[in-house]
Amino acid sequence: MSTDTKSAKQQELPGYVPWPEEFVRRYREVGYWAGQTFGSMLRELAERYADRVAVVDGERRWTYSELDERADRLAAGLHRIGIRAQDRVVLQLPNVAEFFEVCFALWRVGALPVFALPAHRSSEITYFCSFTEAVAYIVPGHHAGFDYRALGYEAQGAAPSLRHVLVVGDDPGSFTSIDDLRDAPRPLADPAPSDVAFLQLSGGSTGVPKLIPRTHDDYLYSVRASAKICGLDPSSVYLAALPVAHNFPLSSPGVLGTLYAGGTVVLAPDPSPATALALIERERVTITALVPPLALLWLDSAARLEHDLSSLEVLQVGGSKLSEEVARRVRPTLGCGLQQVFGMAEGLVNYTRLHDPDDIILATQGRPISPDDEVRVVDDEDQDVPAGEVGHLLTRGPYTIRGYYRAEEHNRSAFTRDGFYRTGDLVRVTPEGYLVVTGRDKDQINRGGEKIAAEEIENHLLAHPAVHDAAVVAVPDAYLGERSCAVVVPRGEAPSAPALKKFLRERGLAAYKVPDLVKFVDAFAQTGVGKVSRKQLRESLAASLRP
Ligand code: OOB
Repeated sequence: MSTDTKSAKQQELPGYVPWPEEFVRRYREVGYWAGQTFGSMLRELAERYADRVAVVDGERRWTYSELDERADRLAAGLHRIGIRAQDRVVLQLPNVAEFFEVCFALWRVGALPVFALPAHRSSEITYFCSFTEAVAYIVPGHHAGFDYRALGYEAQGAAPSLRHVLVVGDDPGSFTSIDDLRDAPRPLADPAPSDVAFLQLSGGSTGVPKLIPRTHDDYLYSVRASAKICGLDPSSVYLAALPVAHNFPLSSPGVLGTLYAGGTVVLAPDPSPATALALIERERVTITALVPPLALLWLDSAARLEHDLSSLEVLQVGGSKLSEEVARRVRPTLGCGLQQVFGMAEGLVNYTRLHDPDDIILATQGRPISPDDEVRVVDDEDQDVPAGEVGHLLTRGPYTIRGYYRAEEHNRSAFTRDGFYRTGDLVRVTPEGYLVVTGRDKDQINRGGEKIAAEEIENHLLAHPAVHDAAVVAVPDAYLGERSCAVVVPRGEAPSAPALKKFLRERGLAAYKVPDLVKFVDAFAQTGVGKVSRKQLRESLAASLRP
């Protein structure tokens, strides 16, 4: 048929840290790593579930066969314009059907999507494009009142590697529409299952966001196992209310788990109760996933909106800590079960199981997916704490990365020498083996599930001429759990808080990262002798801001 070879030789991506050989052997032997790629998975699904509906987006309904064919055609077009195996492609799409067409097309080519979120702006996007040396950037034309093509121009200016800006939708401006890339299918060499399939974003705690390389083998294991734990089958209907590029709605079990099970993915354009509850009724949705603030909003609106939610079996909540008080309201108000999900894009995902007793479901964040997920709870010296006590969570396993992408130095502190990932979470383990998240020791603000790295925002603040020093800390918030507060030592006359926020927005920072509060102080308190670490500073400032 074509000149392309069908070889699936593993390709070593520079900057990727593989699992040691003995772990690779074990994960394969036990069958966690099943030797499948996303491209071949979709092919099998299309054979098995041909005419069943895979994706619903508004009035559009794509069957498994149609999705498979679209992926083939677009893969051919992407190949025609020179996109090849291992190329990085920054993907910033909202919840639209084309998200799947593009992902599977890239996977068929062997290219790596870099999963940006719709909320990201030029600061994040130009960094992703230049750091990954992306060859293409894929955007919606307009979405939610924002023109993403403007970001396309900025990305082109910042990243010399970028050869294409591709637009989903009928208004590409001077860029290429993906409508013009749907060629006749051509055979392409499938990547090796052990190859990196994509890069996810870390919530981060450092100056620049870290990128997470996930392989077909490891991610598909987490997808398959998650689908099983959550009881998905061809009758399942999953509502994607959260942005699908995030690890939780993508794979826990999310949209990929639903497709793997032969179910139907329903895409919500936004997660508001008005939109989402109407879709639950219309499409007879059986399972969906939310962050705690949205769960609270749905609970408060459900009675008033009077939708028929009788199809809904499970509401998953994760991304930040769900209070027991809110957890208790789920079944009486929505008439469905609750599943707590404590996961991370780096790997480890914990679920309460569907038939667990109430006290476990209401008060724990679940237990790991895999019997081979190794969990350690340690003190500051990396020594195991006594059973049941709080400590730092370390983890290693068949779908937890061994290193961030191209981050050799950071990896030395983010992982132990024997390969455990330092999650930055403080947890205790119950006698039944369930994790309870009690806090965090990383310099991050968890704003209702959206993660903000303190240092990243501080660096932006320090770029303002009237800012002498700055620290960004979390303050408690009844609705979001936490909000961000910038504590600023001005140089000369202090700028106004609105002016400082405007400055950050103009630097192209995603809106959720702009501090909710700004406080000015004369100086940061210096305790003890010598230099105060930023970590201590953040801790003492956060403590002083607590009510
Ligand atoms: C999910 O992934 P990320 O990468 O955005 O954030 C991971 C961090 C965790 O380390 C933890 O600090 C926090 O988010 N977190 C939770 C939590 N779920 C996540 N903290 C308390 N309770 C929970 N239930 O957020 C993510 C990825 C996959 C599935 C679910 C969530």
